[in-house]
Amino acid sequence: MKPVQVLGMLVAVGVIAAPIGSARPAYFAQAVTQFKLTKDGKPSITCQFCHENASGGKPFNVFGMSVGANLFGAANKNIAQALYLTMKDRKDSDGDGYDDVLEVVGGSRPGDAKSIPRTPKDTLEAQLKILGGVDYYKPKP
Ligand SMILES: [Ca+2]
Repeated sequence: MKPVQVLGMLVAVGVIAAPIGSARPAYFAQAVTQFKLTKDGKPSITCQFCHENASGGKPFNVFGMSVGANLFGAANKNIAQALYLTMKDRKDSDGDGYDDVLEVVGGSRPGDAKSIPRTPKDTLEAQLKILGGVDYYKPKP
């Protein structure tokens, strides 16, 4: 097989496979990196950070819907910016008493009302302030 044919095959496979399998892992990786959600070098979250099911897919949880609204709303189509805007909104997506950004700081799930930070809210606010506020999660250019 000539190199041109191999390249053509790779492009064809990529075009077909991209909508099925690569977008979601990319969004997951972006959330892990941008929100610094790692422990011992591995992601400390699962797909349930934004989805109802551990395997991802639909339905999204309430936080995932907040991110989606920022991702597909207005002129913004960038996952990094959508994640940041969701933090900046200072919304409590799951209604558990902690803003989404405080849940990120506290290591709980912002889309699951049964998951709340173990750290008191005042302490999380102080930690966020030390980090530089919500802009700590602003995408790097
Ligand atoms: Ca929560």
